[in-house]
Amino acid sequence: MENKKIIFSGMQPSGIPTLGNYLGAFKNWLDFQDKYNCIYFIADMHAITVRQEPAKLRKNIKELFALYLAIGLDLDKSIIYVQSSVPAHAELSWILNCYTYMGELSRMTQFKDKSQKQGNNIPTGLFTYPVLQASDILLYQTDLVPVGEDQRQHIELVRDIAIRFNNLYGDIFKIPDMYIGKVGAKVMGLQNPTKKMSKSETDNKNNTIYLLDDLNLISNKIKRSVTDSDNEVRYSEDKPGIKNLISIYSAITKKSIDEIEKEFMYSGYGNFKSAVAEVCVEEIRPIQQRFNEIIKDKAFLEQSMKEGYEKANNMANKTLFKVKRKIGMI
Ligand code: AQP
Repeated sequence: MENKKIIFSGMQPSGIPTLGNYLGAFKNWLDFQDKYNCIYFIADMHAITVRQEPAKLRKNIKELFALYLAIGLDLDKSIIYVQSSVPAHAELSWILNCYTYMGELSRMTQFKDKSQKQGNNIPTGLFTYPVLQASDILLYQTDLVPVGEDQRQHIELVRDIAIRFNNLYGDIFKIPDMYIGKVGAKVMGLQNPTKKMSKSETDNKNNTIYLLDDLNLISNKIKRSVTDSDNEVRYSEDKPGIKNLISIYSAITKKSIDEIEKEFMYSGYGNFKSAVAEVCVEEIRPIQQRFNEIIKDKAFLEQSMKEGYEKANNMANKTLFKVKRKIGMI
């Protein structure tokens, strides 16, 4: 690997990625490829913190891998792999569980949110998943982790665990920083624009644009999106639907909010929605074309996953073996 900073990120195969995943994560990942050594993983071990249907999970993992390539991630520039194929994640996670406190995990607001949806039987994995996340990041001596604000608390925990471990055993882990830079657009639901668009939410399919949706369907979903009644294309907190569409349009076209407001000042919602639909469709069309080619080529996909696994496994084992030796394991 060249002497550049290591950036590490991933996505859960908990559904088909959405326009939100694309504008909020994928697009940035592409930009990172020339500046950093990038490691992108498929977080299948995280996905099982909530129940997954096995056949669907398997399909989602393959499709997500193919999508990583279809959006333009390059196997020569980035290490791309499936988390569960590298055993070091589970091993380090167990070890770091023994260096993390109940109190620390209990304070994680995401656990409080997610566990509420689980009724009386809350999987322990949901509680300890920040430790798995720490292991993911620390195994690769990561410098930078690009995550949303909602993950800040977890990254701080990763740093605390790493510092605690290093204080006991020497400089084993690089202390990672949260990547602070241009943040991708946060895309909200098309039917409920006060809540973010999520790939695992399947109750109202019109709320979400999946990257593998039929292109006509994508266009229709945007045209049918919920807005308000004043017909003025203006970016404002009290117009969440239009604000969301403006953000999407801006993220794709790179035009500023001001420019967009001027461009559509007299056009009304109908024309604006058509314009948003068109840029979305044209952005997604080539991705789908590449995806369809890649997903058909089973041998290539398998070989690519194997290559990713080998590279990631080598790197991860170096850190894991150091850790095991330091704590007294043979
Ligand atoms: N609506 C969104 N707008 C912008 N960015 C988004 N991301 C997710 N939704 C939006 C970003 O995509 C990456 C995916 O992270 P993840 O798969 O670990 O899970 P998540 O953040 O919980 O995303 P989802 O799609 O909502 O998944 P589910 O439904 O399984 O919970 C992250 O970088 C995230 O910021």
